[in-house]
Amino acid sequence: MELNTLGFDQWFEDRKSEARRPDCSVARVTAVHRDSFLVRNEQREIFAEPAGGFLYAAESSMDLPSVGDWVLVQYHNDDTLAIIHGLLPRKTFLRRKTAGKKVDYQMIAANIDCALIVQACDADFSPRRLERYLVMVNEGNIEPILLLTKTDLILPEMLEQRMSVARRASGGCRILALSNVTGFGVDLVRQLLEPGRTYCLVGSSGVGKTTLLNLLIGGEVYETNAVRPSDGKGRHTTTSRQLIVLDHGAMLIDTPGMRELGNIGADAGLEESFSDIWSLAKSCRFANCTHTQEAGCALLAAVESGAVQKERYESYLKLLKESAYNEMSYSEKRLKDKAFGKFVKTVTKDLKKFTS
Ligand SMILES: Nc1nc2c(ncn2[C@@H]2O[C@H](COP(=O)(O)OP(=O)(O)OP(=O)(O)O)[C@@H](O)[C@H]2O)c(=O)[nH]1
Ligand SMILES: [Mg+2]
Ligand SMILES: [Zn+2]
Repeated sequence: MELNTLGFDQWFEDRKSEARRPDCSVARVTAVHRDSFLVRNEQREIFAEPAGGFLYAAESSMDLPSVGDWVLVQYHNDDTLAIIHGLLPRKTFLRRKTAGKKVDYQMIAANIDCALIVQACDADFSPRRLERYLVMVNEGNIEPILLLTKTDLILPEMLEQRMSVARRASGGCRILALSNVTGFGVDLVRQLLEPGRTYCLVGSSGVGKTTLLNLLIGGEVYETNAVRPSDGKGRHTTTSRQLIVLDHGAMLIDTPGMRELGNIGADAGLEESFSDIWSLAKSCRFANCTHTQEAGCALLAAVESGAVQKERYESYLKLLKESAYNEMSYSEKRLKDKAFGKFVKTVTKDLKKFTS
């Protein structure tokens, strides 16, 4: 197997040269555990640990390897252990704001070409949640595809209706409906996965991400679990993220279901996910229109005429509010952290000068 079949292209080749570590090879992170990793190279998967210096240099959890990342490694113990010395820049990434008041991000996966946003057709289906996922995916510069699972649980007319609601909320992204139980639509998903590309399954717990993965690899390799009958919610069966190379060469990352997306903290993704609203807003009379009460607001007029759905408009305003707030406090926080980190390093260096 060549590294390029794992997605290593000229872009990463250039980043590897820029890193100026000819003493290191590159490998791709396929699984992340508490403080160890699995990485994959041309030959196989190898257990990996971060070097102390690499950990020390990390300023936040975003600087640590995530599944899908390309890392600089050296092999030890007859190539049974890899030590991670560096992380190549990410071409794309999926990240979410962590729960709680503190503005911080958690990496979901890196270097993803396409995100498979999974929603079930039954109670899980929610166009508003879909919009949140789309903003996250677009912000990371990743192509979104929507998979609607569990079609076996609803009537065909209901599916038609779900599809059109999803189409409106997703603004032209590809949508596939499937059932992991009857197998309907699963072949279409298989055909869509291209060799050398990396796909990531995201969506709430219990929607059938792992069940689909098992169907695609043709065996019950990963654990799945029944949904709690009381509230139809899944129980977070998948607990770690892993990258799997399918037989025909596409790569698929399974992730644990997300309880909620919380504040998205993304600005960039909004423009793409709400391109209809975004272009409308350009023709509002005032450049700083808040689209809530101003005269000459093109968006309010569109809601009035029914050209834009009221729910979609409200969802847009809500996400807009979250994003501006988050971006601001996040960069402020980063600045502060960076300055503090430098301060600590300088002090440590000075201390060493004194004591040596
Ligand atoms: N009726 C029906 N049930 C399905 C379908 N797909 C999955 N299930 C069932 O839904 C339950 C949850 O499936 P999982 O594949 O574990 O869900 P998941 O998205 O991986 O959940 P987490 O790992 O917790 O994020 C299992 O009992 C599956 O058998 C489907 O298409 N139709
Ligand atoms: Mg799962
Ligand atoms: Zn306006």
